[in-house]
Amino acid sequence: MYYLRRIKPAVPGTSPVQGRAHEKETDMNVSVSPSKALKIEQLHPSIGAVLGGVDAKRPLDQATVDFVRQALLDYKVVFLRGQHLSVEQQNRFGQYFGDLLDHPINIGGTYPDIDWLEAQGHRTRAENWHSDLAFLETPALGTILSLTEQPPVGGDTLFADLEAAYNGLSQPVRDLVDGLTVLHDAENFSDWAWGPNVDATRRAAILNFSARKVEHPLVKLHPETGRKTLFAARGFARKIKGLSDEESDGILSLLAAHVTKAEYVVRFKWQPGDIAFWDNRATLHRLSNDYGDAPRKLQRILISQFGT
Ligand SMILES: O=C(O)CCC(=O)C(=O)O
Ligand SMILES: [Fe+2]
Repeated sequence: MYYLRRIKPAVPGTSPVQGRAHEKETDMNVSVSPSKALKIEQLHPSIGAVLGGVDAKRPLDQATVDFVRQALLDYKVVFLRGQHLSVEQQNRFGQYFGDLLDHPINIGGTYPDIDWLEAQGHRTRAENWHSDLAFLETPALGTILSLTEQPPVGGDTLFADLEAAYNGLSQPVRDLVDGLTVLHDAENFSDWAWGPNVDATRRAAILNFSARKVEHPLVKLHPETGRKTLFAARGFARKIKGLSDEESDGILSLLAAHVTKAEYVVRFKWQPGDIAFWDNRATLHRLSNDYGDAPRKLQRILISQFGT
């Protein structure tokens, strides 16, 4: 299908890493790789870490790719400070971790999703908790975002840990949600279909993805870690299959509030040139829409699932 156009990896297939590529140190939550160059600074006990010693502007060796890949599995979202990546450098960095995936609604736009993100305007900033492309059968494995222009203050991005959220449920609620299936769609984009600069092809894509329902288990097994995640991605989740509207709304609201409790959330304050790389299978994210009319520009790529 058109939206699965892929760009061939520049680097022959990297595979999921077995075991940890770094050794933990006990002091100050800082880990140092065997080479003493690669570092991990945790921002939260279970989600979010700043990686040091990775220069994403340059080609990476396998040990560095393995290190980033393992850190992504361990911390679910990783940040690299001060990278200032060009579009080409960001694409090359992304291709170490999988094929690049076009945004299905950004057809006809430039690549990566610069136009799309700028075009969102004020009404449709990504301020609802979501997992990217959850309205597809096979959503994006990961997203790599650079902030190329920052507001003077505000515009943080928040990430929620879906594994910790599942583990934090009481047993009776786990028993309830374990077998449920959720229908997802892209209705959130539908207002945008009628905005300026949306041609007929893009409008048709938006309306198509808004209308079709895609099923995901509410409790998903992470395909690489095998751990359970509470995939309560309210942004695209429309209804729990087989429940009444009232039951579905009540349960989805309860879970949405649970998943985004402060205990499961890390808040990232951007600095110039930073990049964030997150695992959409283990996290939700949202923008803090608090910067008014100040400029904020993003450069983003999406990474597809292995083997799809
Ligand atoms: O604007 C942000 O910080 C988040 C944007 C977003 O949701 C995304 O890039 O997928
Ligand atoms: Fe997003």
